[in-house]
Amino acid sequence: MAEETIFSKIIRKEIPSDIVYQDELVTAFRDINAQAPTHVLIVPNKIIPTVNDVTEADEAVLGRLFTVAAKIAEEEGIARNGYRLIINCNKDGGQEVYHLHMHILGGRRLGPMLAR
Ligand code: DGP
Repeated sequence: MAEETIFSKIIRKEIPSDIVYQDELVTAFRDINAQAPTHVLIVPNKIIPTVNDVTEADEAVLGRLFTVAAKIAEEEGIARNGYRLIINCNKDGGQEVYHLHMHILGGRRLGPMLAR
């Protein structure tokens, strides 16, 4: 069994967070350390620690991350101007929480993809 992180507690609503969407596969909530006017995390309800751990059995939930991202972007009013989706993996990717998640960032011009 993969180890739980703080995200499991958020998904089960055991600790407070600003949840913007939840269904049987994923939960989306605002990042506590927002880097843009819209910064939402979309998280599979089941624990998948990193992208390295995904399997074919996860394809439905991984697809759901994208359909929910598009829905949230529309609701947040950032779909037309655009936004960035990020999934960090492991140390070099800058991953801090080992429960796979997609960041949706938008609401301002984000600039170059990587810090120079
Ligand atoms: P990453 O570096 O890709 O693992 O991003 C983890 C993000 O999770 C980071 O931007 C901050 C956010 N985060 C960490 N702990 C919490 C929390 O308790 N609540 C919320 N809403 N966000 C959190």
